[in-house]
Amino acid sequence: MTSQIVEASSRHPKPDRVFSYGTAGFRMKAVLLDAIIFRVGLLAALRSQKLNGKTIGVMITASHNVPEDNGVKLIDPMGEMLEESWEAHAATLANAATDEDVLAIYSHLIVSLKINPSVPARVIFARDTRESGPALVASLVDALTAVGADFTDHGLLTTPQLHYFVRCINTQNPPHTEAYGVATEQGYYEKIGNAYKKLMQGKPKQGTVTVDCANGIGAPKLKGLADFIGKDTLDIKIINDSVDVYSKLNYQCGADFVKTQQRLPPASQVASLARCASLDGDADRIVYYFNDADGIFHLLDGDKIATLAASFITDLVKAVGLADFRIGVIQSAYANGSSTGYITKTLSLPVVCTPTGVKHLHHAATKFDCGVYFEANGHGTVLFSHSAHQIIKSHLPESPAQATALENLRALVDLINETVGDALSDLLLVEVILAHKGWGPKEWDSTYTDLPNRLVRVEVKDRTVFKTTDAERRLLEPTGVQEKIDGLVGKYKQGRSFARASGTEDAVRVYSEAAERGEAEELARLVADIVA
Ligand code: NG1
Ligand code: ZN
Repeated sequence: MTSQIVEASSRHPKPDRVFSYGTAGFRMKAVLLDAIIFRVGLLAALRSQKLNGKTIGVMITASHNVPEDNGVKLIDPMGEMLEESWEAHAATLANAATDEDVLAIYSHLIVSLKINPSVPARVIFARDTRESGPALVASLVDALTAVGADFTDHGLLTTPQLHYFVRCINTQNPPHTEAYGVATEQGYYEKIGNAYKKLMQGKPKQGTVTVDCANGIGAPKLKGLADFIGKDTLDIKIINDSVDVYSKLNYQCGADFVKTQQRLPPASQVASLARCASLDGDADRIVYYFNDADGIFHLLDGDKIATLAASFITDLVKAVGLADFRIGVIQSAYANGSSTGYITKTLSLPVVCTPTGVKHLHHAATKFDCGVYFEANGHGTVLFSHSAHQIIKSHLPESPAQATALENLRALVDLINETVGDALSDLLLVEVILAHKGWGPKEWDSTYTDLPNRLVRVEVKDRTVFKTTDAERRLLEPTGVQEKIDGLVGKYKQGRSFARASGTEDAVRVYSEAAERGEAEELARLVADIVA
């Protein structure tokens, strides 16, 4: 096998660059990715062998990035992101200078990680709709073949669908008593779609929701889900579904466009107060929005989705009669201060702030019976702990009202993709909650008013000198910078601002908020001047 690895590796020459496995895996111009994908294939097989033949997922996508980019991420057995300590192994392998070095590092990992090479490796993979996808899949297959791994190509899937597949496969056998679901697209549509239908029983139709699919993989998959559910319970209009025109992916559309531009995607023609949503290129993010009667745009971002979900689950758990059930909301520093105030003061729920990146939020969410986590940009989900699952499954209701609430809570657990933020599942979650509350987007939006805020990207010489603490809300280094920021922030009513190095781009991001729009913008500008 060793000569096969060297030989196969030689077909995938590495560009003269240094690569790192960041919060989004490896992501860059697709033309640079061939060797990386090959090496990720080797690592996926090792990861599976290390975990005694559990199935590992490999997703080829660059999410909301431009069409010329692509990327790759590994998925661990329960559908979660790759364990952090293995990110370094991914980087070491990706940066090996020669084909012989690739083999040497691969062999060294077997020894240092105490991997039994005779364990069969199992890997499944999928890709988004990018033009570069098929060639990158071929590189991955080359690696998996060279090491004799057992693999399945699932073709085109959304990122969360592949996470779901991985978890389904790995929970099919003991010690698991029940599989997470059936590891097919149909199985995914049935699990989520049936839960949605159950929750919508007896609820009036809410009017059309217009969903912008960013001209990406979300379009055909949302159609599949909507067809399964049927028009009686889901009134949906899909726009930006041109997956065959590669250049249209994420162009003038998608969750990132709407969030950063604060306006409708140009292709969207909707009446005032109509519900709209946008997915990103691999359908793991979603934001809602609407134009009011005066034509003013209102964004219902990840914070608004988290607060909506947390309030609904709190009421449902009470209606079921579950005592001592701990619900918490997890946010990053980018969450709007008003949302944090609303959760703690109005919903009376605890809030935990973690560093940016869903893996941090996800981890913190596991500490609650029910942890609701969303990044402001719309990436998030809801987690139920193992014991919460058991309680919800075995609880005996004491009244017809409790019985109905319990059925709804059980359906809600099925509706949610707990492995990772899933735009399709989150879309239906929001639709269900709005139907239960009898709310349109305006009523939802009026729960609290976002503080005016500004996010700016600052080019710096070396972003690695920016070291943070307190969930990235304060700078430890360069020395003296935080004191200057503090001095400024104190001058603004409800002022808050922080600076941190981006994990995905070569820049520092400055966020600010304040009571007035002009003040938030001024504060961002002044803090940007300090770090520049
Ligand atoms: P960085 O580039 O580290 O700020 C961005 C997003 C994160 C997360 C990651 C992964 C903002 C401010 N940052 O991280 O929330 O989604 O990308 O894609 O939106
Ligand atoms: Zn994405």
